[in-house]
Amino acid sequence: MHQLRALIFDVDGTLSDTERDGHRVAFNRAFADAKLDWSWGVETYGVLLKVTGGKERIRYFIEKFQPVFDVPADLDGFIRVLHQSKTRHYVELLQSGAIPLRPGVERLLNEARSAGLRLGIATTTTPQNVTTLLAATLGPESIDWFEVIAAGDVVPGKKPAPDIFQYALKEMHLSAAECMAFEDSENGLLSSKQAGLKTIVTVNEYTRNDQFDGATIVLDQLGEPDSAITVINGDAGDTTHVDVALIKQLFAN
Ligand code: XBP
Ligand code: MG
Repeated sequence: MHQLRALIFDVDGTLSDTERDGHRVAFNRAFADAKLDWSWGVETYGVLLKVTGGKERIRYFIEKFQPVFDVPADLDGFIRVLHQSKTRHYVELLQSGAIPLRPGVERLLNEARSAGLRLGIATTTTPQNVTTLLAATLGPESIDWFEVIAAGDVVPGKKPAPDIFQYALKEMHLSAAECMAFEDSENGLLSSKQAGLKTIVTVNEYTRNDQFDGATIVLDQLGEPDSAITVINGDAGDTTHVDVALIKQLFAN
């Protein structure tokens, strides 16, 4: 039986509800700047979210939703520049304070640090997006709370491939059996599971109908002492919120 040593967090949808009012808005602003008449509505974006990674999502949209688009000769370059513009808009949104952390995230990170648990991040998004979110919500010093911020193109295969979790584990010199992962989506869970990690899922508006077979527990949120979690699948006993004691209990089962 291994001891729990670290928590490894996804970012988008897990630490913060970044997609609908963050990434989606930033994509649309980048499209407008580029004089493209594309606009991703809230519902359409839910379909596009099945493709992880912003550049990959733009490419998929062009292929599947824009049959008459005059594809540039250098499509990779076109997508890269468009995505750089999207990242600038997204970072601006984060810096404006428009995107808060999800309930319980700040509390749990502080409790985990006090309990001596190590922290890591494994995400599909661009590294700058992660550091900016952390700085904007928890202060710049919080970036150093995480031993590794595994993000974006640092690995060849984005989620649902296990690569990014495997990369984070390698950087932390830990085995999957010593860590708990936190995810919000089916693609994220497939990734963490394939990397061998037990995983706590907190669903959101875009992922509540995803498949979460194999999750350690599925919840609506991490919760706060005065704002109880709803258990969607699994057993949290009488606990009202996800704390280190519950994580250790779930880890041991
Ligand atoms: C997050 C993503 C990301 C963001 C966009 O998935 O799919 O692509 O939507 O980020 P996960 P970039 O939470 O599973 O990591 O545009 O920077 O790629
Ligand atoms: Mg996610």
